[in-house]
Amino acid sequence: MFDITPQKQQKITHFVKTLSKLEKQIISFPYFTKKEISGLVDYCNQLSFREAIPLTKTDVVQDFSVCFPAPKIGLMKKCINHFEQLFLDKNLKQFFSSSLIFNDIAVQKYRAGSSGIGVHRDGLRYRDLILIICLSGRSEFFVANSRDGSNIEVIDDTPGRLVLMSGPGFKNLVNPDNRLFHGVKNIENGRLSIGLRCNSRFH
Ligand SMILES: O=C(O)CCC(=O)C(=O)O
Ligand SMILES: [Fe+2]
Repeated sequence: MFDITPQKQQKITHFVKTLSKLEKQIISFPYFTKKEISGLVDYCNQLSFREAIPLTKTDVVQDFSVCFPAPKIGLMKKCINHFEQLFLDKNLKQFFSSSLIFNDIAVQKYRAGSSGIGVHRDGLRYRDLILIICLSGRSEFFVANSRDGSNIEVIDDTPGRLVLMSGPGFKNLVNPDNRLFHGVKNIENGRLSIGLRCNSRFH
């Protein structure tokens, strides 16, 4: 699982390049095997979760439990190493502010019927690329044009797909003020998701 293969390298390189040319700062594509997803679910099942603060300082509704920072052990460690290695590709260097180091790992669990997470932008400190991996459940990860949630577009993050979102430092996000508004809604039967981020304040 999470072996570095020419196929995976090609895929990552292709989709990062594609994202760099897109006006919208998000892309999603099939990536993981069923075994990788179920292995990550097993990893998540060992974690302990706490309730997220229901309303953030910026008035964002949060209805999920979270494990943060999630430990970099077992299959998660393999997964992170896999991505760090693939993003080192010499053809990708031009797109990032520096090498990607996923030092910020969050696992989020939403119960069935949860109100999800309201429209927000991820912190300025999360540079270059944010990876979203949905492991289970049916829900809608959406992007919007503004904080009031206009022009919503649902991104396909069905388990098995990888979502890449631009952060400050990535080639197509010159102005950090243009970070993407997004959220999660319509949690039909729960949602388990992993967010991998490069927190620029850690190093
Ligand atoms: O559940 C997710 O996939 C992530 C939700 C989100 O946007 C966040 O936690 O910043
Ligand atoms: Fe977010």
